[in-house]
Amino acid sequence: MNLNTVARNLLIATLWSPGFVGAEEPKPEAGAVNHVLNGGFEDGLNGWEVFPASARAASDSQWAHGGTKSLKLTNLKGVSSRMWQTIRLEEDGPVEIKFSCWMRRAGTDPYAQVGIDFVVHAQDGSVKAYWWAIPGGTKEWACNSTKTFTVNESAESVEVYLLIYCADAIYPPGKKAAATSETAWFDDVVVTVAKKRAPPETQGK
Ligand SMILES: [Ca+2]
Repeated sequence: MNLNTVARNLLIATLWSPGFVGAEEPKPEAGAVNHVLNGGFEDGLNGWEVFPASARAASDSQWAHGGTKSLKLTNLKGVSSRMWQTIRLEEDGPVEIKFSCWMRRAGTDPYAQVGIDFVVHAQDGSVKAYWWAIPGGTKEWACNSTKTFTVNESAESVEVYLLIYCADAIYPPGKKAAATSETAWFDDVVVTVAKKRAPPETQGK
């Protein structure tokens, strides 16, 4: 994902004001398989990649939303950092892809973004992206409830990015990417895929 993608997604995020405080925890549907490998970080950082090398990613036992561990991500001052995972999908479309995750953050920079980016690549080459970020100083776990994408073509893959984003572009005039580091925790990242149900047949007149 390049910075233009991030900037576009941040614009989407700006337009969408999540009412995440007190949001209900999404209930997994019966039989739904979570396609995220180690989405609960109970197996350390297995399945996830980190960029850049200056980012500090660690399995954290102090804070966990589910189980006993989470991912703790800390960036170098003013340097955007991310963990990500690419999920290959084999389900023929149309499908409904549902996402949810939990995040918390600590830090002093009100402009740096901590969030999660879900990017769906469909077989026809189209791309759908969904970005959700939590405000600075969010100390409690917050969830975006569940976001659903409908993909009419076969969905090829889903990329999941867990991000601390602090490029100069998101700072007001006169302010630079922070002189401080942000720390964020991620847990219970879930991606499920289901066949889209056909609409009920119209009753005869
Ligand atoms: Ca966990």
